[in-house]
Amino acid sequence: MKLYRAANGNFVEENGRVYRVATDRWDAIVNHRDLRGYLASIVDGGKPAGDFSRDLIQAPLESQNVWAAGVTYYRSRSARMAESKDAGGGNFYDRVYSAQRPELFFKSSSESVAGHGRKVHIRRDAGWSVPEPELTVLLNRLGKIAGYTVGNDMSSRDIEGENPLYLPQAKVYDRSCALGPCILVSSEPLPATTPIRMEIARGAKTEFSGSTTLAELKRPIEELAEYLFRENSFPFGVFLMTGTGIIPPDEFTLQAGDKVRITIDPIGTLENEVVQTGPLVGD
Ligand code: DO4
Ligand code: MG
Repeated sequence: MKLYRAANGNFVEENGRVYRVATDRWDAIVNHRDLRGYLASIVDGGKPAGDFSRDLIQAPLESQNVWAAGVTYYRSRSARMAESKDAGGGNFYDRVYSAQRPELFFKSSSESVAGHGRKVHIRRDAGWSVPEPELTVLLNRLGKIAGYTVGNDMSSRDIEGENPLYLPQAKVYDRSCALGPCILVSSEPLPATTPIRMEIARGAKTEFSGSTTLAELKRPIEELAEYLFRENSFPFGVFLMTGTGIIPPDEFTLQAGDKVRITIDPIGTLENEVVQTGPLVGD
């Protein structure tokens, strides 16, 4: 089942039919004790909604902030070791890849996240920017996986590469995070064969495409969640991005106007256009 947050309410989709969720209280919905059972009862008893529109989809969050895990794929470890070697940072990425404690960092406040179809930003003071396509889990207030969505952890590789201590500036700025288009609520964990695909279009041309699978994710998601909840409480739940396994070649950098499409079946496709307009004042 897919749960959508839209400008005109919340909706659940099952077998191609869409039903309205009676309450607008997103924070309460996603923290329902039995979210799947609750949504199933709406589908079973309801009649399909006539007013659901994909154009009205919003980022699937209200009070949930976003955290991210890093260096959870071998590809991310190697790319970061290379980009930071002049700064002497390479060794740290290698060590965190194999350490027991994962890298976890605060990624975005709920207000700053771009939804499906909205713009993501690249920094004006960065010269080497990339999207990072990441399976993202919604953890409820008890730290349990409530659902899955598609995430984009926009990153400035030159800033992080100059000094790993610049990571918060490389990764945390207005609209540096995109999530959507929905929350997949499923009774089973996603299989290891689940593909993650990314395509970057520049005009009519595909400038980059790449893919990986969840089999390449080094750490169990539950382990990442356990570390995040060890000394943090999230009364409304939290999103956790699980890291990237796809990094474009070193000569690639994003440009304004590029379209980033990230697909994780069976969740869907998150598409965002890139802009370089500075902070969100008045947006
Ligand atoms: O260590 C830097 C961040 C890594 C990251 O965002 C990723 O691996 O996805
Ligand atoms: Mg990342």
